[in-house]
Amino acid sequence: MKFFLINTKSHQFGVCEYKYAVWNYLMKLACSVFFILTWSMSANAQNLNTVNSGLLDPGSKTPKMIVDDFMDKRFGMFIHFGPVSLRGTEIGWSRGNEVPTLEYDNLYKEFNPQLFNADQWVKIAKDSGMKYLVITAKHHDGFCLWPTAFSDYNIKNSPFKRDIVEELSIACQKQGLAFCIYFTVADWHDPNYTQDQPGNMDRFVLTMKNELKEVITRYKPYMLWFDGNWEKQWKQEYGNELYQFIKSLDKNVIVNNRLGKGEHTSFSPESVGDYLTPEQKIGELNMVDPWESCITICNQWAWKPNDKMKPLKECIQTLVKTAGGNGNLLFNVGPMMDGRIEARQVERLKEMGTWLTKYGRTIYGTKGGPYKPNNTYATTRKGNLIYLHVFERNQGRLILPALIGAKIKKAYFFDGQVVAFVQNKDFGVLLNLPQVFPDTISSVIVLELDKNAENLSIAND
Ligand code: JFZ
Repeated sequence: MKFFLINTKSHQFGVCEYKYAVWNYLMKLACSVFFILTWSMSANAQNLNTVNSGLLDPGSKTPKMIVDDFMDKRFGMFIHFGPVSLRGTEIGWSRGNEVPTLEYDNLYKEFNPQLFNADQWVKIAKDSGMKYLVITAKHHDGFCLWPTAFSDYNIKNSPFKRDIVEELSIACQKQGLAFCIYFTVADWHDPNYTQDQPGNMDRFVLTMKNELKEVITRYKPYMLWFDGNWEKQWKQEYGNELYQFIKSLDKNVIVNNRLGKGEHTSFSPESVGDYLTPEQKIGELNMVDPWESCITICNQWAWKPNDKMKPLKECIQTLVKTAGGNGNLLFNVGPMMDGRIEARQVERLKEMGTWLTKYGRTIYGTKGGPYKPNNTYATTRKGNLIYLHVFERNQGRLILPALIGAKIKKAYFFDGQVVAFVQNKDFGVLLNLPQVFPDTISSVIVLELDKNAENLSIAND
């Protein structure tokens, strides 16, 4: 503009006019070239899905109904499995530590879990009351339990050859469990997964996309359990890009929150995904954000000989406290190198299933609260009922904070035995407990209210 004014002033100079025309022409040309370049670059970016900046499209969020359905399930099986079971050390983490890298990376050549039976694993999960199953299709060691076309480091090249992911997806479908896939973004085997060579991470992300496309289209997972997002290599934009990519393949697939750079236990602007993932601890009561605690039945994620197993009481109380905080429990087993889950673990899971056959309606499809779980009790609620799980008898009386805006009409044990109580809106609720509890693990007292319990606000303690 400035240039134009200068030139109109000096129009008596023919040379200037000529210069102006040339300049104007060049500017227009430059603008067109710039326009064509940016247009083709952005079109290219959309096609290849290689660039993504800015905020996520809110329309790509998993529908609330689907996440609610997931949260109603309350209890799932996590399975950490791979060639590392031949050593009994931790999956991924023992590579280059207890097991030298070269040795670890060659274990797959002996990986032959002949007694692996997908129907049996799924039946074990089902009999224990679990409603979904998550398999480590790819852990940090990079080994793929399905025959991917995008890495040779996969089950097809082991003596076992069979597609473990496919067999499990079919077995889950047959037996009515939701089939889910664990997929880490931290692949310590792939040479492209590095910070040293600029540009390699782009190739790594492309491999991930190709692999994810395979597993999503072939095995139709209900949920994707990402992991490894804390590593420096992993950038926020990769998480955003992959989320959009996944949603373009299946808009309904549930995604945990380990794909963006956000924290595992709270949502932040960086978070990508549908729910929080506290690990090896029970999440805090949260009536707003969906969450799932992943906790091991023993200590190690992958199988370890003679690993210390949790007593039944701890297993059940962990599930009850999780449901009481409005979360899901993803309970982990690590099958042995022959493909079987240890008999003592199967037994423990079956005991949980037996307990759930009786008390399932206090867990599945309930909401946590209205009290925060503690070491003495945890509560869940459905309709007009509060299920009060009591873990300890203490002095034979239990004092609860007053319910806000509701009254208890009746209190009785799960089997019907009446529980005497008094309530006062200032002092709360006092329940008289019998000498002997009906259940040594968790005695459920049903509190029948004068109104729906599900919308009550959290009572302070
Ligand atoms: C991760 C995995 O590394 C682990 O092997 C398992 O699969 C679990 C479910 O998820 O656990 C973590 C997460 C973060 C760290 C370590 C282990 N960390 O930040 O050091």
